[in-house]
Amino acid sequence: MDLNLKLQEVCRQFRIKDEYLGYETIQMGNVNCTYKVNFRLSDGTPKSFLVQNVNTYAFRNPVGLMENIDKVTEHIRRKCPEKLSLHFHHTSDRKTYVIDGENFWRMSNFIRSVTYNSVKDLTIIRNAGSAFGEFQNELSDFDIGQLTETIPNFHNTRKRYESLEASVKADPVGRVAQVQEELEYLLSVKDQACTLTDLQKAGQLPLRVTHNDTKINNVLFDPEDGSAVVVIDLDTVMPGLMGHDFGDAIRFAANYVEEDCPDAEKAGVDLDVFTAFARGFLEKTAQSMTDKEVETLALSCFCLTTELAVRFLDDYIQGDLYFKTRGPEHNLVRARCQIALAKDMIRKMPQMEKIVKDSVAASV
Ligand code: GN1
Ligand code: MG
Repeated sequence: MDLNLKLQEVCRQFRIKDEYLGYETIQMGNVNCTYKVNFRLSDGTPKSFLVQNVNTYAFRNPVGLMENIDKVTEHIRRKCPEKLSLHFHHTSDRKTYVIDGENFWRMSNFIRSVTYNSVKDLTIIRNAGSAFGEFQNELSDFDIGQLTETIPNFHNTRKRYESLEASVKADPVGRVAQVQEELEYLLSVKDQACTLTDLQKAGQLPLRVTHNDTKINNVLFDPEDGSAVVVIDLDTVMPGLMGHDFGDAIRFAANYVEEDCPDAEKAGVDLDVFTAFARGFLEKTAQSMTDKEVETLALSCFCLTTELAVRFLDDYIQGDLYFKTRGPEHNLVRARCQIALAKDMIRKMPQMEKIVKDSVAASV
């Protein structure tokens, strides 16, 4: 079915009766498909909504996922009523989704804003850090037991390695011979990469409600003054570790290049960006952090970067089943870029640790 017709039908089910003008594809996210859908109200003013087709290969329980989002956004709205937030629309039978065959659709308000895939403006970076820090604070009194694990073992690095090793054995599309160098590196750092997972299992790091996908493009900024407006993409809000949110954010924002840069040798940690993000994040969270969390925060960046390299390489070996790809080697390019970044993080670990310590000292 033509996408224009499909989107009109989905919006009608969400009780939008205005004049349909068309849609724009939003080129963001490696898992779901996102569209800005434009309408004209009866008084002539334009109005847009955000419509998403949720990837049910990645999210096996999308109804549980929407329940998580409902609970979390309601909690934040109650705590901070003045804050702008995402509202999901309901169908006439009070559901926040429309299912048609394999497709799972949802619709929310469209917030006029800017997002960044790569930005070196240190004020913007610091604002992003404090937005993610504040997000954790807003949910610090949320009952973890109410959340469904939308992707079980999402940041369980040991399980990610197990999956990679099983794929290597099966070699379903004959790509393993080509990735020996990458595999060798990833296997050589396995224990260090699994530090967070092992400490979590040993009960040495506290479980919190975390975002788990803290790419800087999941923060919407005010186009006029650069302030952070709202944190979006709540699909993976689940019990997790402080280091998951900090580490993943640094992996994305502090890299000199984008996460899928084909010139992997250009990847590395920009310590100015690292400092700005750490300052913003820690000014919100340092008060409530344990010593072990502080001690492992810099290392968490390496853990999260390596974990994603493992996931990209695994998906490449499996024949690109999970991540959306542009081109046959996109996942391999991504994995190589993450490996190069992880190597640079090891080189800069002493500096990163010192910056974390200084930022904590400045915040408490
Ligand atoms: C996916 O789709 P997006 O961009 O929000 C992935 C993250 C990865 C990221 C890498 C549910 O996020 O874990 O870090 O790609 N999300 C899921 O770009 O797997
Ligand atoms: Mg996401």
